[in-house]
Amino acid sequence: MTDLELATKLLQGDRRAAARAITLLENGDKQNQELLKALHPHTGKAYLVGITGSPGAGKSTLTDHLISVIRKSGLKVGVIAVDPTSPFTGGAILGDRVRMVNHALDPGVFIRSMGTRGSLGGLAKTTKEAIRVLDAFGMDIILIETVGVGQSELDIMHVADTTLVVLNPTAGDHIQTMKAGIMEIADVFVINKADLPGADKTEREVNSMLDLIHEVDWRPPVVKTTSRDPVSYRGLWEACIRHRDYLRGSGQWEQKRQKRRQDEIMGIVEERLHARIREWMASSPAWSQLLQDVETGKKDPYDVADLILEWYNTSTCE
Ligand SMILES: Nc1nc2c(ncn2[C@@H]2O[C@H](COP(=O)(O)OP(=O)(O)OP(=O)(O)O)[C@@H](O)[C@H]2O)c(=O)[nH]1
Ligand SMILES: [Mg+2]
Repeated sequence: MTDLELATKLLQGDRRAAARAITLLENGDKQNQELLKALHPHTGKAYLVGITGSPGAGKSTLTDHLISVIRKSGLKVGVIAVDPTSPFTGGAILGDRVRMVNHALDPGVFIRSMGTRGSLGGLAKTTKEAIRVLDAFGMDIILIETVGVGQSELDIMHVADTTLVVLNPTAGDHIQTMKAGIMEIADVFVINKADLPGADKTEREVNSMLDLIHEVDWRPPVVKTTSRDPVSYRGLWEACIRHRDYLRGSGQWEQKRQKRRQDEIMGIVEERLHARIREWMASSPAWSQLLQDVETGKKDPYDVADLILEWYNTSTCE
């Protein structure tokens, strides 16, 4: 099947085509450009909700419950769960993980786990591509569960419309152990596992931290949830919808999409530049000479970088 045929099937609502498209993108085949090109006009409509928080905070459990809440309103939900895979074992780092299995038979739900391979610390390019696939596939809402470690957790704010930061009650210690940058990325705070001791105290602490932040166009609500009371996830979804409406009303909905389009184009440009320059390096005797010049101190890396860019300019102007 060609990429175009695959795209056509996917756009007609064929689930297997959607799954296959994501697999193809994940495997990083070069021909996928045609696929992404064909899907592009059908993207940009879905509401993207990012879910981040420390390992074991209850993100998957919460996602599972959110799916139920959203499905009650008849909307279609796509889920991308970014799975932390260890470079050493190739397997999942954590035991005791919740798999979202309750919705496997619902045709209005599409769940996909993805590795973090090739992500250079940030959110993998393939994750962003999978989001586009699900968007084109007609999912109204896309939930993205990320690993709450490293850069990917901060990256999610550029990808999602609404970012949920999932915390747990801190019975003993103080909330200030919260990682740097987390306050800034949250559009909604979730105190999950609210059945555990300390939930109210944690809620108060988050609120008093929010009091310290001045420019408050949108003050992130703090919502308590617990799997012991599935109704609690309704309040969370309502908070998401309020944030979505705020984005739309303030023009940020469109701004975010514009920023994403810009990032996407820059990403493609960088990738192509990189490939061309690497190609040149691999085949050019001049390159070996330049490297030697740096080694002997005749040139420094900055001179060489300028020369490469000069070469690039002239070679494209010919
Ligand atoms: N007491 C309590 N336990 C919960 C609640 N929600 C989830 N858990 C438990 O917390 C553990 C981790 O839940 P997950 O949903 O897998 O958490 P996660 O954040 O997706 O974990 P990773 O994806 O591995 O980072 C599981 O044993 C859940 O049963 C809750 O509301 N209360
Ligand atoms: Mg999980």
